[in-house]
Amino acid sequence: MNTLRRTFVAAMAITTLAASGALMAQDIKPRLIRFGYGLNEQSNQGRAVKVFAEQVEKASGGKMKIRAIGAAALGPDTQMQQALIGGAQEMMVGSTATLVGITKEMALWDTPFLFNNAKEADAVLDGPIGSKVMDKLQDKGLVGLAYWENGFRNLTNSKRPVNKLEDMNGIKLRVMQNNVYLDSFKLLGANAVPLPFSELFSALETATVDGQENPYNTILSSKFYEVQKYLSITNHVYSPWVVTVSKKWWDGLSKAEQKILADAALVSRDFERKDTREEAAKALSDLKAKGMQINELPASEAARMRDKLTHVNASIATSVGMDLWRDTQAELARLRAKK
Ligand code: KDG
Repeated sequence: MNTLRRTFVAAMAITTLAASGALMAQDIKPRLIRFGYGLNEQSNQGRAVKVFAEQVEKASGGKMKIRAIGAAALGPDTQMQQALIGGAQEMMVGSTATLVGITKEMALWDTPFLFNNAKEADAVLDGPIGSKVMDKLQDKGLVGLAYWENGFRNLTNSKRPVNKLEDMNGIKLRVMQNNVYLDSFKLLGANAVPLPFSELFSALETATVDGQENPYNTILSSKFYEVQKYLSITNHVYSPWVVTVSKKWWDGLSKAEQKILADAALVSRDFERKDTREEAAKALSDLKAKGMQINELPASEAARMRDKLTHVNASIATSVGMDLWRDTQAELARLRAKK
């Protein structure tokens, strides 16, 4: 073989090797997925995102990597939701309550005292009604993968224990940016102040607001006990989180990649609910040990609160649609008849 031909063959071999090397390098370069959330890394929300990330990395053989970004570093829920819709961020987990401005049916989960316990919540959220509401997100550029548990919400404040409805009068109470929460706490006599979660601790610390309402887990993980003296147990609403994906980005994934994310969302959902409930079970004693003064609303006052708050139900039913409202009530009646 003459020199020219030998050189050509050698050059082709080097090019092929380089290309395959680049191909391999390209092959193993993981798909990076930004997953934003609002609580801190040590919270129940942060622990579940970590489990989700481990699941995705394991199932994809390292080809998909989750970059978990907590403490609202990518902005509050509403900002992350817009980033997902625009395709500037791939994933997030946040409150269904902050999604109502995008998908009105999410207001169903704001209904005070909708669920009596976590068992009912799991059955409805993971059943056909939960799917129907979650599927509505797709019209708005989001894909919902799973509901996680934020939990039953309770009142804290720095002024006084809430032993009766009248004790709410005049309390400047931070609420989520959501009309049902705003209307509900105005009905109860509080001065409701909507704020993003990311601003809540400093608002409490500077007494911009006197109180807030969140599940025990969040009161603990966000250290609200440092700036709130009183915890009054009301369990006035069960609050879900929802894991969402940018539909723009989701539609560009292979079916196999979509399945990896969907499966990981369900595995981490089961972990999150168990972890959250275990933490909540011992949270009251933890919060007491941190110095909080804890009281439970007497049954008669809880009944008065429930009567007052059901005044928002009619507006929720109108907003989410009577069919969905009626189906939900029927499903709950069926579940309660079953036990
Ligand atoms: O980003 C934080 C939210 O996901 C969630 O915690 C909302 O419960 C919430 C609140 O009070 O803002």
